[in-house]
Amino acid sequence: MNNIFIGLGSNLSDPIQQILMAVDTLKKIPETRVIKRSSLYASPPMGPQDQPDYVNAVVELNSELSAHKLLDELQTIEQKQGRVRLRHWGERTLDLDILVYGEQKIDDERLTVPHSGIKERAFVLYPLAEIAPDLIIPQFGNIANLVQNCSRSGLNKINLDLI
Ligand code: A4P
Ligand code: MG
Repeated sequence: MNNIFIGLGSNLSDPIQQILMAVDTLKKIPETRVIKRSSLYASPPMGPQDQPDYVNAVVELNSELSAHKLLDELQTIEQKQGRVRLRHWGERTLDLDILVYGEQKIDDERLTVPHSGIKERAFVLYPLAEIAPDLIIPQFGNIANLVQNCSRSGLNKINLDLI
């Protein structure tokens, strides 16, 4: 059984609902269980600034699937939620990234794990630290140190009770 963390992001077509729907769909992946979901966070866009703010979250999974099989499942969910590739770092209805896959280090044409952007991205580090405060990320180290070295850069927790 592998302990896995998935980053979710959306900034089109009702992003909060996109994220909540994606978490429900993650529960249906074979040989996989959703263990935890972080709060949802609003964050200004990284990359092109002429796009809406994002909603981001992180989910912990346990799965028997290989990383590549899991990526197939994630990409199917992205497609079902109407993902269209417009531009690099551009707007999207749903982005699902494998952030951490157990102790594994993967670097091939389809996958880089741990995800290469983790260290600079407040919208990944803060939700990850919320659900896994003791996590040690292969190659990058202790989550608490990573958070300390990354400013929140406009990241705000969303209170779902007010929506
Ligand atoms: N791929 C490689 N490693 C992985 C991995 N660990 N998990 C490959 C998932 N996929 C991985 O992905 C392109 C390819 O990456 C996939 O086919 C897979 O084989 P994509 O999501 O279609 O690519 P992209 O949008 O061109 O680029 P990239 O670098 O993946 O974008 P990111 O890193 O996903 O960033 N601002 C805020 N505030 N919040 C966000 O969530 N997201 C992005 C997109 C930009 N700005 C953002 C946010
Ligand atoms: Mg992606």
